[in-house]
Amino acid sequence: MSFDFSTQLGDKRFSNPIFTASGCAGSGKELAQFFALEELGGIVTKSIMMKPRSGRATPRMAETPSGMLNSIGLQGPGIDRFLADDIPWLKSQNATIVISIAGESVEDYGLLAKKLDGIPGISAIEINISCPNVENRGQVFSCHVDTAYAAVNAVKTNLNLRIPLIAKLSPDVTNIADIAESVHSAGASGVALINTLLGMVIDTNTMKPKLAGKTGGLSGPAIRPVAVRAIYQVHQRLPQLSILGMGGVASGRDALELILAGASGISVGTATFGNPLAAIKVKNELQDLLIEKGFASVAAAVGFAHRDS
Ligand code: RRO
Repeated sequence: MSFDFSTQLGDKRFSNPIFTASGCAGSGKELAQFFALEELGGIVTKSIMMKPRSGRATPRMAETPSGMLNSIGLQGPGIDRFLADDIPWLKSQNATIVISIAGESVEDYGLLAKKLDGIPGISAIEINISCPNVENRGQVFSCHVDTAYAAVNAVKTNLNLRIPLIAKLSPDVTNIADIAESVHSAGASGVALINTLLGMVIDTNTMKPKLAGKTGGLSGPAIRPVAVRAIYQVHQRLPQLSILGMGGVASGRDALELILAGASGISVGTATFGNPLAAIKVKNELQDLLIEKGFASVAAAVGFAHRDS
């Protein structure tokens, strides 16, 4: 039996379902020392903003049980330098490119879309509307149906490129399916589930928060059940909406769990910090596991946990 390892997000087909997770591999330059970037379904870049940004004060990372906290604060070179440097480099590597964008305002999302319009070789845009590390919690657009809609709509209406728009959502909401429905109606053909959960660690020696920014985003295996739950709920409500799943995936078995819940693609993030080859390991293990379970394709396994028989 031949096995089809390709997958689809929106109306775009990718060679396989394993992607990097935004923010965990920059634009892939460090990872390229370990494997050919074209081996992955896609490279999802660190969320890029209109202007260069130095991010939050250090320390910006803290270990937690089965995970970690980050408080990077959207450090990056800004869209103009990113387009001049990172995109040509990614193209030279034959990588499949998914650009993640983040705005400080609804207007920013529209301006970022205009910057990306007409740039060839972009396979999808991840619209990050859920960064937990912003000074103003009002800027977590994905926490409300109306602001989530407005940010995605600003991208949709300012972009002529016909590529999938994937809105990245926060699990820190009462009803994530409502938010998914809102971004879908604004023009997103996919959602990225989940961004980190807002957390905090206090050092009991200094008796002060470990992170300079006090709060940070929790990632790693500790949040995988939250990701599975969010993916399951969104797939149940909107089976036609593509899901790029992420949250503590470190093995093929972890990836399969998210696929069974309803994800068509999987991003590997925190695991990469411990093992730069984590995404390749997940890819190989997932392929073996899908074949072992008798699936003829990735699509056949997507949402399998929802089926009655
Ligand atoms: O840069 C960050 O601090 C950050 C971002 Br943009 C995000 O979306 N999620 C996260 O955990 N950290």
